[in-house]
Amino acid sequence: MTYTLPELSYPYNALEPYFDELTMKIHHTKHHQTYVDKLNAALESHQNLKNKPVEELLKNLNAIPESIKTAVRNHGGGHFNHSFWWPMLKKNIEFKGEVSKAIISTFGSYDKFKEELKNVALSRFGSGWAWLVIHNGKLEIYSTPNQDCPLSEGKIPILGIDMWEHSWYLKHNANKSAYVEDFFHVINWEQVNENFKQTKR
Ligand code: MN3
Repeated sequence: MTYTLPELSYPYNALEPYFDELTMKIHHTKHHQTYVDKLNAALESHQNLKNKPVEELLKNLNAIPESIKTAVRNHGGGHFNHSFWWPMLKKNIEFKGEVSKAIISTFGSYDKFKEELKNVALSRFGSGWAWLVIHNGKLEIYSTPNQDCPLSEGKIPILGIDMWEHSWYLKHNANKSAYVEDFFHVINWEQVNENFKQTKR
């Protein structure tokens, strides 16, 4: 088995004017594809590992041989994080569902949640992600460097924002804050709610 690039369920221009078509296309066909290719290359001669779902590899990085651990962490993380990210994006979806109630009860209001996620995202120095996760049964906002995945830290991602420059630089140039503002217009709350409900099963 080899890992493959998942297809998007929407066209590259579906998130305009917030996320532009060219960025989406390069992000998916070049950046995500590269993580997939490098993960496959790293696991080439590891039959026992390459049959496992990438989630399983990331949840148990300590079981990965030292020689390929960094590659699995970076490219396996890149593959999982982006596979998680694409379906989590959709325009004009209302903040609703069980997850909205849990967010309001944890953070006080949608605005406070947004402010905290935005602060954590903009405080990530260099490349990384900001996340809403379930950790010890509770919602938590935090960030990871590079392509580190919450699964490797025993946390279950519910929502994530890609803070790598490749996700925003073409459209937003140096205005990282405008990118994060635009992100809040393309959160697929239906998918986020599904992600949240999955953690309760
Ligand atoms: Mn990316």
